[in-house]
Amino acid sequence: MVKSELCELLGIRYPVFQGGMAWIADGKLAAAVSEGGGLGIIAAGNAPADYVRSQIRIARELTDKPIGLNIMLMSPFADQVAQTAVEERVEVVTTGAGNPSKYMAAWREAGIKVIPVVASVAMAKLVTRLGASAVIAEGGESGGHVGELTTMVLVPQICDATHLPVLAAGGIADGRGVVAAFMLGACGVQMGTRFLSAEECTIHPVYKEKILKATDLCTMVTGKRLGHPVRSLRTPFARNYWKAEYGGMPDEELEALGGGALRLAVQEGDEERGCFLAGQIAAMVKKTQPAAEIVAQVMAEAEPILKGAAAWVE
Ligand code: TUI
Repeated sequence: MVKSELCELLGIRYPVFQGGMAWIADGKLAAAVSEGGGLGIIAAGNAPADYVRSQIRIARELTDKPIGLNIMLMSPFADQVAQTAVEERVEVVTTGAGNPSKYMAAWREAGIKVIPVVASVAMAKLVTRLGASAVIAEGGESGGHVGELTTMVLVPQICDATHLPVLAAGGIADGRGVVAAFMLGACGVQMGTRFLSAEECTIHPVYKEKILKATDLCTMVTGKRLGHPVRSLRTPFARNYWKAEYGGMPDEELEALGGGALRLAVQEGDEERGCFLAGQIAAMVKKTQPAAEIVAQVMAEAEPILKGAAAWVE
């Protein structure tokens, strides 16, 4: 079985996190991943603290294994959700889309392991100084809010910049991706898009179908002009947004065009107005299966590849 220091650190069987996907990663999905031996992560997204609390409690009903909470730092409710993490005593907090500095002391005092998503060396160094337990180096192959660098170049640079355990994210969907991440210096992975096809993932059937039918070139990045680049499926909505973005639509109108688009994709499956976030490995997601099976399968695939790596050396 493939293990790493992350397993002991967090009390999990496999060094695999399920990404905290806004509107998608709820208590049910997170519990299924944690039951399967990975770390399931509930996404707070832009939701209020009460919703987040209820999802944590749903997960606690379904599993006694550790669970994580992802806090999207651009959320208007980030302060309250940060407090909810403390009150509900989640084992792990991951953060995204910003700088988590102002919350880190409070989380650490509560005994929570803080594992920020970082997209740059500077942020990795900062959170290392502030007492993070590990970092997730997320490359721009990922779905949703993306940084500048790819996983291939980000992961080794983050590994050189911190003594903390590093998880790789962005562009990983199977055992080959896990092994590649380990070769770059990571000791764990986070996957998001691969879990969109999980049986316990409650996204609209249209969303699931789009992922299962995706091809290699089917994602694109929009939102750069407003400073929030987001990777999603190349749908009529994404193309129209891109045209408006580069066609000179004023900022406020562009913001309004994107407002509510994640919800419309996840809950309504609205192909014209919804924004279907997905990473570049969408085409590698081929079937619906239980979340626990995804975790076990990916790690089982990794094992023979890791064992076989010695064959490259004479
Ligand atoms: O956060 C994500 N992915 C997301 S968040 C999201 S919700 C959203 N909705 C609309 C617009 C924007 C977001 C959907 N997907 N991934 C983690 C991640 N964090 N990727 C990149 C970063 C990041 C970026 C900047 C982390 C730190 C950072 O620091 C900025 C600073 O202050 O220097």
